[in-house]
Amino acid sequence: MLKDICTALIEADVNIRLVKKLRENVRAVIDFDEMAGGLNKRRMIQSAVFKELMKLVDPGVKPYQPVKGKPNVIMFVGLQGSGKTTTCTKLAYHYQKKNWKSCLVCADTFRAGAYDQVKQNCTKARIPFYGSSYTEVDPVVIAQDGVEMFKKEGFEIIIVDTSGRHKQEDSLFEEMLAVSNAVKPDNIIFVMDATIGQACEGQAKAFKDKVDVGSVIITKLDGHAKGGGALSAVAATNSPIIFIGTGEHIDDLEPFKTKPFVSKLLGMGDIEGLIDKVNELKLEDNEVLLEKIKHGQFTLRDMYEQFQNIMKMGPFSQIMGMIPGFSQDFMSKGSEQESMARLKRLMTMMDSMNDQELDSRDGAKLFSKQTGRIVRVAQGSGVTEREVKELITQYTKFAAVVKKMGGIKGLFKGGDMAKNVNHTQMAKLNQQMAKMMDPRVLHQMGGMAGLQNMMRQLQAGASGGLGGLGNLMGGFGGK
Ligand SMILES: Nc1nc2c(ncn2[C@@H]2O[C@H](COP(=O)(O)OP(=O)(O)OP(=O)(O)O)[C@@H](O)[C@H]2O)c(=O)[nH]1
Ligand SMILES: [Mg+2]
Repeated sequence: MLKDICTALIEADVNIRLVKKLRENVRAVIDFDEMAGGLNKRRMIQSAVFKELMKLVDPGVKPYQPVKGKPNVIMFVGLQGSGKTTTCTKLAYHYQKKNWKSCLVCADTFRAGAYDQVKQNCTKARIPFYGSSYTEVDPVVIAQDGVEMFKKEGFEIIIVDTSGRHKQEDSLFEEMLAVSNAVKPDNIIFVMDATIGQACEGQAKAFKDKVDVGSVIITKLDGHAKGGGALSAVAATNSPIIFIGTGEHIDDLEPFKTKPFVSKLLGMGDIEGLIDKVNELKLEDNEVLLEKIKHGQFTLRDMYEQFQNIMKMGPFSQIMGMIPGFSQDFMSKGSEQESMARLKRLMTMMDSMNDQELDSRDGAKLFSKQTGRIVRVAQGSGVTEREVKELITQYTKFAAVVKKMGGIKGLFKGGDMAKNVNHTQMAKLNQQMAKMMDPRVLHQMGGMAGLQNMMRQLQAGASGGLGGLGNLMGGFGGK
């Protein structure tokens, strides 16, 4: 088992030497001979590995805390394309939201377009910035002037973006050192791309050797990488990871949390996070709905409320990423944002419906019999009649599944779906679900096997079957 875990860790880009050390440490803390026969060895190994990994991401050093009311100069370093400029803006934005006076200095004169990138990012987020497109070519001068100016103007968070180079070239390090000497940063943040695999260690060491790295930010954790390289970065720089980058957008920056990170590294998912999310939903309030589903009823309002739940849960892929065995990238962020936007659009249409339509046991019939209703809803919500019709079609499909669910005897006995469904019933349900799914969405979910797995996981993890239903409907939003 230990061997399997170690293989998984190496696959997640954890440095081979670190894995070897971890293995020895785990062996040392567990005395297999003395272990009582009845003890669950698997669990003990797992928890020992978990503890070791937690130790590895914790350098035992407190991260730099900016001080209010004085200038805090934060310099970013990292290889080309690691995500420095993007992360600089994200961090400035993060502090700005918390009412710190934040700004950005672009000390990258190496790459053409670097200044324009900063300008564009900052303008969008209304972050004051300093830099020069052509007149000044010395990054040290720009950095010094910019920091000077912002200090005078009373800025609290002054972020200095530096240039990256393709490899760990000497010229990059000289420039970095010169900028650092000129602006005397309070904190140097090393930005590392999670997708570079085993190269992390060498890279982190090279940077730490030259400048006094104080914190680490790992970027691109929204992709395939599990981020095992982060452990090397911590070991090599002896600095804590403070944030992780989870996307290209300005708010795709999350404070680093040890436990969820380690869980994901081990492929265990973020169960705690998932439970928190599900609890936030207050599914017990859904008893009325459960009762209705038992009887095969599902109104437009029920659908509306389920959509609301999905929106409350937040991004669909974020939820999926928390479920063990599901990678976070199972649905790309772009298509997910589209899904959310579509869901919102559907809800806007339903906002234009009246109570009679929303609460009718057969809402679809109302609309098909009196087509004037379609015209009214379309006008009320500013969409085409075709879109309203599509919404009704989608609803009809849902209602049909609910009817099937209600028809399966014993499915809801005692209200707990997980306990009462047998294999055949489950298979039947899954088939129903699959038939209704958009093939592309189904594919993204890992096909039938993925769907079944998800149903099972959700039933086991969330309370009752409703969490599962709600989540499946998230998939429909993407249609
Ligand atoms: N998916 C994803 N993309 C990211 C993330 N952070 C940065 N990127 C992308 O990575 C690319 C490079 O990012 P930059 O911020 O320009 O990198 P840089 O380190 O400033 O690059 P140089 O200035 O050339 O050294 C851009 O396309 C970013 O959108 C992240 O957390 N997730
Ligand atoms: Mg840059």
